[in-house]
Amino acid sequence: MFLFPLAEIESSPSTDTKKPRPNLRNLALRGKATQSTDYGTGFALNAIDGNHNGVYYGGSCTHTKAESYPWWRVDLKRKYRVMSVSVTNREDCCSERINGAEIRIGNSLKNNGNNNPVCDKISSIPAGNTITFQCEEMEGRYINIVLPGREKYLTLCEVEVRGIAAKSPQKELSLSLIERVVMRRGKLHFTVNIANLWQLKRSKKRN
Ligand SMILES: [Ca+2]
Repeated sequence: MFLFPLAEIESSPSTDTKKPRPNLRNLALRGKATQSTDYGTGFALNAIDGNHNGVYYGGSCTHTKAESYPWWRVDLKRKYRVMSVSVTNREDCCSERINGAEIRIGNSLKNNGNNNPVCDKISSIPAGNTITFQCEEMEGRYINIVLPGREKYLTLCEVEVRGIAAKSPQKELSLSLIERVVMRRGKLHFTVNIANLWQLKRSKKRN
């Protein structure tokens, strides 16, 4: 460990980047939603309109046609480490239709994103209720909800996604360089992790 005077370091002294922040905002509200098919006015964006109304004819729930493996997806437009996904089920009818749906998170659009890793499987959600599924910081830009099976309808009245922006491995490494900041004789000194410094230099050379 070496001590460097402030003038030699350009990085921010803050290294506290890994703690989940409380009251994370709902990322889905700024996303772009799509789904396998539209039934009536049950458009994909109804699940990210900020309205939890579970009555389908209230105009705030999605609805696919009856098909094999119907799916819904929200594109968060950049990569996030996803803490949780909350799903609100339909209230006025057919609440069992959601049973068995899978929540998938990842960065691939292969098979419309339905091959991405599974965060959780929905066993059931009582009519009109919202259940939150913990995703343990799974990284992804796309959140899919897919319902395995044939002749299935997928209806979602609201989907909320909470997480923090995923940083590039190089940026993570940069932020991990500075381990400690102390004030000595009126000057700030930074304790730098030399092992991470060499690792960062090597990764920059590779790029
Ligand atoms: Ca809604």
